[in-house]
Amino acid sequence: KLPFEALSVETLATRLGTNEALSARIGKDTTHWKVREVGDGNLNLVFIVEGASGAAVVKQALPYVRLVGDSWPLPLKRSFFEYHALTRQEARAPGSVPAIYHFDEGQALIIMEYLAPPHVILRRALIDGRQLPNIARDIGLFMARTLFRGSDLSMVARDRKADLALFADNVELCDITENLVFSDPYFDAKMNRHTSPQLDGLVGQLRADRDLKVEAQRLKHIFAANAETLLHGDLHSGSIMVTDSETRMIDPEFAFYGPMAFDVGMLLANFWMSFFSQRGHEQNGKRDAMRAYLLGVTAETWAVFRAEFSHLWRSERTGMLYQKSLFEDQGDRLGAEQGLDHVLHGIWTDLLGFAGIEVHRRILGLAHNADFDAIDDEDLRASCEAKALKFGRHIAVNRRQIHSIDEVNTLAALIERE
Ligand code: SR1
Ligand code: MG
Repeated sequence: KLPFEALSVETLATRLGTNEALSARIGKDTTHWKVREVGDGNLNLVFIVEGASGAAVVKQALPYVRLVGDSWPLPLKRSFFEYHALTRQEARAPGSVPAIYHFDEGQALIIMEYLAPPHVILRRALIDGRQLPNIARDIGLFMARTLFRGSDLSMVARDRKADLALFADNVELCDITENLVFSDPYFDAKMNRHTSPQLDGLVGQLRADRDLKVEAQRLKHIFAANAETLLHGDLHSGSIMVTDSETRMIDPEFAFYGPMAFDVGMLLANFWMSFFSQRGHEQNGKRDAMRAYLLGVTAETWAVFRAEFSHLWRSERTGMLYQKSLFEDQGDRLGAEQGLDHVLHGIWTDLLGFAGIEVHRRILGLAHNADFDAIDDEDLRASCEAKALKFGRHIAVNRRQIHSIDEVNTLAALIERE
């Protein structure tokens, strides 16, 4: 077994030239291979390798956080969790993730399907003002299928517990989320940064906001202690690739067993952040239609999620929770529906909290997103960010008093117009 060594554009063909899975996809003759490093995420190396008969992606973990450097070591085993999460997601929501060709645990690398142009990262498409017609449906289905089918509503209890134990070792990536998402934004943590100094006053207020901080800690508790299902764990708009007709989820290296509401909340937060950032991208024309589209996407995503989750509840509930023998088998269909309402209500209430906190950490913490950071005009950026922060605070603190996505979207529209 060779010791781990990071790949480079120069060494990739020599190192992987004998890899049968890769040669089978792109052609054996390495003299035709063209290699580009395209990783723009916070953690890993990502290469596109094109050969005479095709192309593939080679993703390799580094033993540290790429965004920060080797002063922040991070285990290579995240690649193992990403690989295993992708295989489960493909089984539970077929066609929703890139095909895997090869996994090398020692070198922490995954060789997978290249999602060629016109695939782009969803975040980029939204910044560019593109209205993708299928994302709400595709992502709503993906979340309902993976979250339901990875839980005790569906899996054999023994299998789920074994899987839970496997993913329980993804400690360091959970630790990143626990600190970067739920704690750091709410005090003067070392790695925090907000790029608009105009926000100093508001940031001070948020960090002194007891109700908000208590809510963030409650949500952290739910995140850490509620091992409900296998999560993607980092389902933001930078983890999704799209064309006008296709949607694929990528990058599940943060996968672990946690609360269903986390994936849904993080995802919706990214649509709301896109909504609040649109005014910063209006150089080439107004974005009124884009704003309306984005609110529509949040509503449709939640509606599709609910509908599919309810469908799976009624047709595939085979796990040890809300057993059919307690309800349907005794002619008690209403009991089963009551249980479904309780579960969906719990997801709804918690997702609002997770969404509010995700908005905050992308503006106040270490890991920002381009929706706001790509706005050059400082005043405009600060104004977009301030509105998003206010929105995030409202939905996190008042999550038990908000009953519908329309209420949330009405609030978002009001704040955006302030
Ligand atoms: C140090 S890692 C920062 C962020 O990048 C990843 O995409 C996750 O969102 C993580 O929180
Ligand atoms: Mg990622």
